[in-house]
Amino acid sequence: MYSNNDNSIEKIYILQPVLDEKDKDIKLIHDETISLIESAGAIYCGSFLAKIREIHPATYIGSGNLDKIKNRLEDLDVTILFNGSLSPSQTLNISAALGDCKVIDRTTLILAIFAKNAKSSEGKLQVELAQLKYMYPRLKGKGEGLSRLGGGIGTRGPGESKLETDRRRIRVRLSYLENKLNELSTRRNLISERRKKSNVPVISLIGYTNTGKSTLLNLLTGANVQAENKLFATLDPTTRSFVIDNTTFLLTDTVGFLRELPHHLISAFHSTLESALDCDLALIVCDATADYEMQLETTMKTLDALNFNVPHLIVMNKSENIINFDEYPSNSIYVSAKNNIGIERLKSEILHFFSAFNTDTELFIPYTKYHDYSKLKKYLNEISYKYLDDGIKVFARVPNIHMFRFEEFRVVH
Ligand SMILES: Nc1nc2c(ncn2[C@@H]2O[C@H](COP(=O)(O)OP(=O)(O)OP(=O)(O)O)[C@@H](O)[C@H]2O)c(=O)[nH]1
Ligand SMILES: [Mg+2]
Repeated sequence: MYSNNDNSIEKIYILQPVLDEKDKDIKLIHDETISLIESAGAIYCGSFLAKIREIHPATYIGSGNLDKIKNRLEDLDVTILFNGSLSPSQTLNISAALGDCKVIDRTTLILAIFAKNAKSSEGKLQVELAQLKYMYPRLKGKGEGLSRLGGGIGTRGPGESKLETDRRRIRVRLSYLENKLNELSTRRNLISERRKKSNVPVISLIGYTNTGKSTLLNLLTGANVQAENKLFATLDPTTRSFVIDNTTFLLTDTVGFLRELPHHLISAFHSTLESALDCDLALIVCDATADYEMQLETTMKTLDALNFNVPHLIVMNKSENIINFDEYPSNSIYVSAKNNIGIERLKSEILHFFSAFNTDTELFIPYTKYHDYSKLKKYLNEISYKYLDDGIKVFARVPNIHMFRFEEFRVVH
């Protein structure tokens, strides 16, 4: 929970710049920002739409708009959320024009949600690094710490408060965090390599935030990941195994995407995202009750920016209330993770996807190992075989997902 002063919940007033009044997305982005404020544990207390013909370099919205806001807010104790990106000097100028009130931008708000929801040590370090990097230039030239900004969003990291320090100490902290994250990333790569060698197929749940990815992970794997009606409830990736028809899969749930997500927030999580997206199949989860086209477009664009190029299936979640299925992409798989609907179909689509990938291979089974092999025969199709003195030579068609079971028998030419 964040507060303007030490004992009240932070009240946030949205300052929405409007460059093009006909832009239909403005209302949607504005409404989504209210959800972001709630997800940060703060209270939304109003908005001002600042119509501008062009961006004013010093204050973005110009002095006329600033005067109007000042009049409207009088001396209310609120934090101004600029719903976009501000340069450090624009932030300071707006704050000064509004009587030194606290001004944050969209990045700072999202970072505050990340800070609140990061649970793993790596997630916490990543958020702290992103926060410090974002705030560092905002300290420049002021010659003072962040203490004058008071408590609340944009002033605290996920760990103990480290922002009450001077710039030199921040630099030391930045390099410590970078080194620590490099170490963790090396360790994560090793784990991922080991996983690849085990040949168990990996599936990732990917998609817009709040679409039901964690609910689906919980349903499929029996995990107990937090799922709630908040944006960015999940930050740290979680991987759990599950079985369909004797085949084991790994399923990874990761951070959701959001439109207008500032680019450096994606890069802050680049290495965790990359490892979470290191999969054989992606389930792109959409919320059928929301603007799924926008969700799909945002997800695909973000994946493109991450150079992600893995086959995917589109999973239309929250489908229990759909009346007209014709409105959705024809290749959608309809499920309701909350009500356990459509899950068998999803499982069979997953199996179908993987069984499309077979490899013809030669195996040699020593007679002494025949008993072991006979237990595995159900996982392959024998094309032909030949009895030799010390064992059987088998030519077989093996689904790639089962190949790992036959490693000890494979003949490599
Ligand atoms: N009506 C309905 N609600 C659902 C369904 N599946 C999930 N939800 C709800 O949607 C909300 C978000 O679910 P999560 O599983 O946390 O979504 P997520 O995609 O993991 O969200 P983030 O981690 O925040 O990106 C929760 O309130 C769920 O109860 C569904 O099939 N139908
Ligand atoms: Mg989640």
